Amino acid sequence: MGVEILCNARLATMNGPACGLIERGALLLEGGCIRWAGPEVDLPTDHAATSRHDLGGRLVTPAPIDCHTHLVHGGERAREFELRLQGASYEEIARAGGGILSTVAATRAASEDDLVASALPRLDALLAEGVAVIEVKSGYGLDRDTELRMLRAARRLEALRPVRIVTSYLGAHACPPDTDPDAYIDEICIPALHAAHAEGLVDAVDGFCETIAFTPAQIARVFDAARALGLPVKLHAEQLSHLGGTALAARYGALSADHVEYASEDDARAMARAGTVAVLLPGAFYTLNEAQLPPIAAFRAHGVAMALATDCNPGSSPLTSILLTMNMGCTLFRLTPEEALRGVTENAARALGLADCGRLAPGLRADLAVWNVENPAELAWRIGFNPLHQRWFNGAPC
Ligand code: DI6
Ligand code: FE
Repeated sequence: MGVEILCNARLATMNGPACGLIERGALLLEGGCIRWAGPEVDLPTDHAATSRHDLGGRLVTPAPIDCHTHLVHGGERAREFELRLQGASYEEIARAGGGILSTVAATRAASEDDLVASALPRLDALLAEGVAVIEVKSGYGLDRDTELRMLRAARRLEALRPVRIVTSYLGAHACPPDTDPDAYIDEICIPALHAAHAEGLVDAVDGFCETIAFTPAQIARVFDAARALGLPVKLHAEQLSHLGGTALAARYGALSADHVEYASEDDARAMARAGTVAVLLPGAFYTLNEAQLPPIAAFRAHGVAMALATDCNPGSSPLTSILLTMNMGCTLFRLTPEEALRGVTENAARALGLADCGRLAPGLRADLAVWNVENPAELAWRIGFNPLHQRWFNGAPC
């Protein structure tokens, strides 16, 4: 892999306001990294370029990052979709043993090969929109063997496609039926975390703090175990009610608090102090027909970084389009198109604790998306249209 020059491009570098846009820009890539990015007239000449690519004035952005998915899972939940259309609530279905637990049954019955095979089409849909990094959670096993099988399947995806997979252990996603939640946390969830970590399967630890899942005190025990293992944490928090999950996440210096529709201004202050990213999941808000909007004004006022992600899962967000997620972030949550693009690039990288991607800057990975558009706002504007011209992963077109 030699030196690649990309020229005659509009660069949305994400460095600074207005997408850090450089009108007639150029990039110099070497060894899978960005060596230089800036106005084409300033392109350094001290290199032996092996190939030069004229991009015809197209827009180049950092490759999108999907920082919150449940991509690996068994089965489907179309029947639940019908029930919700007939008026059943997400909580009612969950309390009746459906919801997450119905996907748990299907996932426990699936082999590792089954889990990989069923995740690949969803992965390919994201790659088709230029995505370079995908976070994949466990959480549909709720037993040691299945949680580890899910994480092994997630890791295998990286060997099958040009993509980076970041894993999150989500053993605290729901409590198995007929099981005491405290006993589940102490006797199954935390021991399985230790086993998964020992096998190198865990990059971060997540949980679901909600009336239909776990209390802040139960999540705190999982976070203490994560901290003892030196693992960062993140949390599904304030999705359906205000339980104190966001404040707990901030107290633990979490990478992110996710959903956060019911987060308060005090929660936003605490997140800002902790540097915790708000991961907004408009696909779940849309699918569950929610009404409570996340406190976007408070996040802006207190400087809380906002990311956007698909939350791809068979129940609350069967969504595999990062572009539609951007459109929903604007249309449903009133984000600006610039905030939406930053939400799937720079801030999504922050939500995963990644410092080597999410912007076009020297030293960062050369994971790029070249689009058949001129303006960044076009990426969030269209619905159901993919303007990707070319995907660059690790410094090579693919
Ligand atoms: N919140 C969600 O919306 C998903 N998980 C979570 O904690 C739902 C997952 C599912 O319904 O299968
Ligand atoms: Fe989720």
